Amino acid sequence: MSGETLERNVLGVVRFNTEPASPVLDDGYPSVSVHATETTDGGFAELWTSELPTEAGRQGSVSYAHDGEYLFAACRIPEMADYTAASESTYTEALRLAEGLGYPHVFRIWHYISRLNDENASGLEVYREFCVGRARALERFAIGRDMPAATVIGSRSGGIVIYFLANRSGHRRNLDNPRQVRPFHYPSTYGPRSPNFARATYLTQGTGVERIFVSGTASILGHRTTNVGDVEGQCRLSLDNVAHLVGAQNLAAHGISPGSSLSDLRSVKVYVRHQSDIARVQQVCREMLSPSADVVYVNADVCRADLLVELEGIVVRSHAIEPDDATARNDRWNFGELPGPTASAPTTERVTASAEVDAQPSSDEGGPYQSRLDGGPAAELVDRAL
Ligand code: 3EB
Repeated sequence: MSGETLERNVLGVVRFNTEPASPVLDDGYPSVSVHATETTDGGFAELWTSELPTEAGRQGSVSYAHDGEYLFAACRIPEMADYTAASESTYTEALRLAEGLGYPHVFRIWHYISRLNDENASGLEVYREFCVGRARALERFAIGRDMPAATVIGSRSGGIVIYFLANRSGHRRNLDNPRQVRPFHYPSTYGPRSPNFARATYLTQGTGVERIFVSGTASILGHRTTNVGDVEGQCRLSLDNVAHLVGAQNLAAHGISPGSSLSDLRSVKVYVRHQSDIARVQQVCREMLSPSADVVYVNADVCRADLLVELEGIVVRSHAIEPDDATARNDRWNFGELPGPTASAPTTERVTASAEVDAQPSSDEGGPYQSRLDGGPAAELVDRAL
């Protein structure tokens, strides 16, 4: 890569803000809002960008943009008394769209669900109801056991906002964490249909940059919640889980080397059930994460009533590749032909309330970057360049 100023093209924006909104294409890219805060100064927006020109579109309830290598897509299921059928149909629609546009590998997916821990009309917790719909959709796609990294977290209203990233030709691997039972194998005490997601998804594009998208990670060992009632203990254990997940031993077990560490975690979102716990969680995160990690804290419900905190992030790292050593590259990762100019993975930075933004480069793969986005009332923007 040349190191010159790079043109950033927007794949999608997710606002974490004071009200929910279905995705729109008003600015030429999908923009969706999660109701995540009651005050505008608690808001931020996540911006996914590409170095390649993007093209936006809409199909049914799904809005998307893509660049030839990456697809960003978003949709929203409005509030309703029973989400089972809508979760199934929307999931099916979204996966079909990704496949149809030629991005068959979904590598990261987020879901923000209002009334997450409440009982719905069916008598089932909303999260569990969503899991039933998701499981039915995945059965149809025969990908029951190979889902990527995910987050399911609460929102304050608005039904279910789903957004995801998929790619075309890069190499993707879903990672387990041996400290935690595979969600697909959770016992039925956690719901009639088990959740389905990987603990992380490793992605490399042949550019020398590798990313590990870490799922929403909580204080769970085996399948059990640990440190019940102790928010600091839960935060530490969640971070320990991430450290093990991206560490040398676990990556080697997945055929990936070298290992990474907690200090490599970036683009961190920390979800805290009780607003009053945020200061203590912040303290633990400051102690255990790198000072250069970009961290946002969100007051939100978590999938199990006894979970007080959950966190996610992205490890960005590079491996040395000789610029013209394409053969070795293909041997190593079994890439197919890469399309046109080499795409580099979706990325992220952060903006302040003002419309004008001088974003810091979010990773070591290029820059300097300059992003401009009117974040509206949202206070911060997290720019994740792919
Ligand atoms: C857990 O480990 C915590 O249902 O897709 C985290 C991330 C959680 C994703 C999902 C659930 C999901 O079980 C909850």
